[in-house]
Amino acid sequence: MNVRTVPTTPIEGQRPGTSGLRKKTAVFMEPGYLENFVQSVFDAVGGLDGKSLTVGGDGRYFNKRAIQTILAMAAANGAARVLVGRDGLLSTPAASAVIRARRTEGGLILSASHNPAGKTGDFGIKYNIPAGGPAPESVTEAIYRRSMEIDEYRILDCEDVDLSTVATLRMGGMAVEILDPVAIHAGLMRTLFDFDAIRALFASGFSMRFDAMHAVTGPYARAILEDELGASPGTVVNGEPLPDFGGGHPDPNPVHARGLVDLMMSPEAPDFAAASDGDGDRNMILGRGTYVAPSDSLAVLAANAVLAPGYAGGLAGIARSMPTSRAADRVARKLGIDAFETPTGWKFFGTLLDAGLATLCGEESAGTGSNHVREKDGLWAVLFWLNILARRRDGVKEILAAHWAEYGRDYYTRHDYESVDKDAAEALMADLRRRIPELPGRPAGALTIAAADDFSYRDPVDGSTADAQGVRMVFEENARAVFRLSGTGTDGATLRVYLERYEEGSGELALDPQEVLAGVAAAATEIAGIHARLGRDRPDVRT
Ligand code: G16
Repeated sequence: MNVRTVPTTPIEGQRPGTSGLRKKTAVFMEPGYLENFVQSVFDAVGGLDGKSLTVGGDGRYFNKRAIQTILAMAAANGAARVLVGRDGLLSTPAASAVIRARRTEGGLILSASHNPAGKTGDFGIKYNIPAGGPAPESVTEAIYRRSMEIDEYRILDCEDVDLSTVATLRMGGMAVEILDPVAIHAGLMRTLFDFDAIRALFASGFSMRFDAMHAVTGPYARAILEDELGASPGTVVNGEPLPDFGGGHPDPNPVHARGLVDLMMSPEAPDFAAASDGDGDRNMILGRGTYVAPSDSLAVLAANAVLAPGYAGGLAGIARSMPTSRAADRVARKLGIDAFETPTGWKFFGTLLDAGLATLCGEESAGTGSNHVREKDGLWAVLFWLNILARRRDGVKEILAAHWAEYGRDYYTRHDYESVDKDAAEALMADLRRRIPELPGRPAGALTIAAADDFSYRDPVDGSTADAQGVRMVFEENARAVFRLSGTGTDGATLRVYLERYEEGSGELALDPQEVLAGVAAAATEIAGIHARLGRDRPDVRT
């Protein structure tokens, strides 16, 4: 087999965003696009000679083809071994678990998360470091710099490898170990949660629906929930991973998982429901007649963590991204542990987890996870909730109501203005930033701005810094608005406006968040001039 050295030239725009490099699938399929980026990763991490790597993806269109290219390039770059999920599948948390359990020199995860897939959809790739988490910015910047100077890549001329069965094959001098994509992750879940209690819960007639949205989590959810824990057959719906996710948008939120939310608000609702996203790291939690906001989910998991065997010894700390509501901070305060506020992006939790400062992490964008891996983990969150339900023998609605009564409620919503003009969105943010000094004391709608800043972060472990992470406005009326541009979209820009208002435990706790937050939304819209600047009179998505 022949190693080919292919001359190439740098391709603009290969700078990873919030979570790796995400582009239209057609862009990734352009000649040399994937190859340039993959070679840049290999070069930026000091080459692959004699090393091992984990590779897998969410099964979206181009996943299988891209994996064959990556394998041939890894072989040509001297890798000793690549671990790859059967059929090229590995959920993002499972890939993190494999990297850690098998101690590979990191991994390549192929996914554009919840973004739609297919020829006209999105594709993505990211490098995770040996600790199992997304590469920090120092590494992604090194990859980007390399992509701007690359002049050749190496690839083995060889036949495709058959990835359909668990086996160890050879590709040139490299071993290709095809793994059951579920086993290592499922093994980890068994060590964290009270499977006997959950099994007893299902045996008592507890009913559940899990919507895998035709994305990667189907096989994981079937194996764990139905085969192992005894949930009735059919609990997992849309469980077959499809290259185009069945034409859907596998983002587990009330907009894109509307059907599941409608079911849970109807008389036919089962006791519990959940959904996960394209690559299995996000989650949505629902009870009968109840949607659990991701920020609340983090707080409830933290407050009840000791009910799960893996966390029975207590938590070291809780970390949340800045735009996530402050509900988890209230739990941390009560538990007497540290609360950390990081920029958006799971990669910012890595150092805190590695240093043992935080045990649980979470984000408003439907991500929750812990120190068991270095990614957020959809099914982990679902199992954690099941563990709590099994031990408390109470419904989701009751658990949430009791939580709010104890801690108060952080009413929360996120309004997204999607695919807006990039220049207009950047001008809106620049203008907000410029006006920060004059905002405190200024009225906004019916509210008054108490403080405003542009969030900067200094990592308490390695001292690295990240500036311009979002404009925060705190209002005198126990409310907050945050503005930032998404770093994961592939079409124009997406403005995210995060809105919250705190209500004491003795106040009205069961109101509709959109109604409670209408005044905060109006104030935020007015102060940023959203309608005039973006030409939009309403958000596309309200989570
Ligand atoms: C990624 C990141 C998350 C982030 C989310 C949204 O998630 O891992 O940390 O909260 O994107 O980011 P943005 O607001 O910049 O679009 P995922 O699930 O898309 O990989």
